[in-house]
Amino acid sequence: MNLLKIGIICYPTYGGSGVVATELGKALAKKGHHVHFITYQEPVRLDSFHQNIFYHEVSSLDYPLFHYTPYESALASKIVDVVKFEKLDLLHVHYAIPHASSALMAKQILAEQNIHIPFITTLHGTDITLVGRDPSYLPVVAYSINHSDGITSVSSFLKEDTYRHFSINKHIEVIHNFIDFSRFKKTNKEHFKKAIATHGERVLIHISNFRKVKRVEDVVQMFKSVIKKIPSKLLLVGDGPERTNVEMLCRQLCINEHVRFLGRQDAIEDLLAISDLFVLPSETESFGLAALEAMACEVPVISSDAGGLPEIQIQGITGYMSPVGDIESMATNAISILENEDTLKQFKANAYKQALNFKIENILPKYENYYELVLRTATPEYSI
Ligand code: GMT
Repeated sequence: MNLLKIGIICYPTYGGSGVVATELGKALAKKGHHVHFITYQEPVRLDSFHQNIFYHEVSSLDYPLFHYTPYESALASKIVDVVKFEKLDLLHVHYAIPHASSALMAKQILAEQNIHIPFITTLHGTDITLVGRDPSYLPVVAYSINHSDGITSVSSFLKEDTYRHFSINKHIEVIHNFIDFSRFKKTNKEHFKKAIATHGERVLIHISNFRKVKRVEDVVQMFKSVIKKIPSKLLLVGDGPERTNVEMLCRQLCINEHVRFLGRQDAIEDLLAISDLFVLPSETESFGLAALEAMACEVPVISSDAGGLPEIQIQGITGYMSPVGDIESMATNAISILENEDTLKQFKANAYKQALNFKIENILPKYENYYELVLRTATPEYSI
């Protein structure tokens, strides 16, 4: 495998696509590739210096005429600059909107200067299942995907959903998300657990960006049923538009003394280390990286059966999946895991074993091989 100079374009935020993009970049840098992040802020997970990682901030001139700052144009211009002066071999954009169209624009600008740069678009989820299919974005999203030199998706579900809703005439390579076990592994935080569950209660946890698609209110409703049978605490981690509604619901259900809102947390592995069950009842979930991270920390998962979750969950082994909105069966399944110590231990062990299948050592070569394939196809003069 040649060492490459790769531009990674992503959202720098807590969301799953930004996390995947950053962790992928860090792993590529460890292998000797030069990785250039191009985004409007330093990525959240880019938490340490690495000699092979570079960061280029996209800044855009604001002007009173603009109702919206044209980030797409500023991003395309920055990509042109970085490709040209850092002599990048390849661009890898994560989340199609607006990254794929910015990369396409930059590619066309550079081609006129006889600089040919292929770009790969990785589809992550709501860029296809929710936002991307809105008429305000669909034509541009479909066009920029079709004019990508390579396309990957984080699950088979998302690949099929893309073909179902967009007229895509190209192959989509499925490369699942991954776990870096040097970061995600079970650690002993018993002292911390005692601070949260002072009487040895079970700990349930939900981590998300509290958007409607996550159905966080279903987490609270199922917890209300669980707590009737099993002394438990609920940790709600993250923040977003639905947080206030969820806080109000906890008060209405008179369970707020058993629920802790922890807001956005960087060290989620410490919270997972004290948890007994991860709950993710999403309306749609192209993969469910948060669920896989929980499993890597030996936490079984109660989830909906939406989207790509059946590609990581094994029913009755790593946890249970229920139809979206089926709060009763989620509660019943949670109780069946939590009520017996040996059962809980078995599910924890199963969850960890399944997570190992997604360790980054298994997934990184798939991206590297795909880079080679795209480079050979898009730039015939490229040689290994
Ligand atoms: O989970 C979120 O809502 C954030 C979203 C994103 O686009 O950053 O996550 C998506 O990408 C993650 C990483 O590939 C996937 O694990 C999530 O399942 C996916 N979210 C949805 O499909 C709702």
